[in-house]
Amino acid sequence: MQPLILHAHATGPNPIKIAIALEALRIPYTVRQWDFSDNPQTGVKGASFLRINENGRVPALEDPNTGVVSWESGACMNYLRRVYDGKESSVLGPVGNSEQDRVDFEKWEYFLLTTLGPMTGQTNWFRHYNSVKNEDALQRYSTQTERCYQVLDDQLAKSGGHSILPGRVTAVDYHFEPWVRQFEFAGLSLDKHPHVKQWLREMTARGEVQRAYIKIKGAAPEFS
Ligand SMILES: N[C@@H](CCC(=O)N[C@@H](CS)C(=O)NCC(=O)O)C(=O)O
Repeated sequence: MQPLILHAHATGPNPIKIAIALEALRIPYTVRQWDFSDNPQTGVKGASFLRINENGRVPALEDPNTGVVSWESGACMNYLRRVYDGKESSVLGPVGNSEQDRVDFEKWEYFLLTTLGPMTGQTNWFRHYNSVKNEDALQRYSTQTERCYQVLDDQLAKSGGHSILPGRVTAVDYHFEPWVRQFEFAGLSLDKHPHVKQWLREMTARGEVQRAYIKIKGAAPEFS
């Protein structure tokens, strides 16, 4: 099997999700790091990368074994699920085979992709990067992100903080992990969300999470 190519950036949360999934599946892959510029050779907004992802964002995933190129972390994750996850004993997918199991997987996956992830991203933007101070926007996105933490905490209470879908860790946890880990950078606290804290502690200790961070960021994650 030829290694897959994961296009990434050392600080962005989205590529990490895909690295964790590749590690969980024990699929060989190499990482190509890009910067956020429009440099034609090195930047996500430059000509070389735009040929891989017209949207100019990471992750993107190239699979030389099938010729398939994917981007958007949800599409990359679901490609890995369809092509490489075990049909009988799934590593990434829903915890069971019922329609409710499949819907439960998708509703939490979409909640991260459409809500918790973007709200955290906007909180980060207005806290760290917007060129003028905008307290209203920061307040709005911080409150929304905290609200998402509470929704997640209530869900995690069902498993005692072990996994978002009660039963086992799935790709849903991998989607959430790098975003929730940014809580301090976003200026937020997990003190009112004990199940989220417990979950992040357990995710931090997992081998696939440790290996993915070392590969993408060069250092293992810590949380206690
Ligand atoms: N919705 C996309 C978002 C991808 C994304 O925003 N990636 C960030 C890094 S985590 C990026 O490439 N940013 C570059 C930019 O903003 O120019 C996903 O889930 O993959």
